[in-house]
Amino acid sequence: MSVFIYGPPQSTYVRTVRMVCGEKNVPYELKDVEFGSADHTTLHPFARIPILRHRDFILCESSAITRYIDQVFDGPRLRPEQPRERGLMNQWVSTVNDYYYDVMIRSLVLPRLGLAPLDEKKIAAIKPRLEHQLGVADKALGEHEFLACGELSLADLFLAPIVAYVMKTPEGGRTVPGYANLVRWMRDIMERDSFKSSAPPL
Ligand SMILES: N[C@@H](CCC(=O)N[C@@H](CS)C(=O)NCC(=O)O)C(=O)O
Repeated sequence: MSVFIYGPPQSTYVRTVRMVCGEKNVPYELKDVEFGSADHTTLHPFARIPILRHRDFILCESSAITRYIDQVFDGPRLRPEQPRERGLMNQWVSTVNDYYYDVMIRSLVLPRLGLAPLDEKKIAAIKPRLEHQLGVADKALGEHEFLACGELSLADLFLAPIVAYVMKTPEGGRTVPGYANLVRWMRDIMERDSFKSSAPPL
């Protein structure tokens, strides 16, 4: 085995990296790392996950990791070649990391899963932002089959694990079905082997 992914399978970022490997048929081993330990900070100076080890090469940050895997390994290309499509893909990865993750995972999913303090008022307050974000993704998915273009790209693999968690919350259960394009896209993604084989434990 030449590829190791460090981080717990519950993490959406870890799932994104696993899905990238899955889509490209890259065998990998998932490894645990004790948060904040010396081993962890040796691998990642800011003590985050995921971390990739490919032979003697260590790489942090999911954006860098996923692009590296796509470039180094054969298999379907996950970064479109056309500049506008590539631009949209990069835009999506950036917005998912900077906006979607914050609203959907930090503000909604983690409190609902009991992994962060639960404050119903705060959850109610993020509803407009949640709906706005779902609407933006739904609009893009009405224009092409996948987020950035007509082909699966890294953009989809960053957002899908997050939406999968949102759908398990009461708020997601109520709102997501109202976005038909998003529902169609999510249904298709959920059928993919890369999604099934990276399912986090309950
Ligand atoms: N910018 C990082 C973010 C990764 C990240 O925030 N990972 C979370 C888990 S999903 C983490 O390591 N959290 C630990 C912490 O915040 O201390 C990336 O894209 O890899």
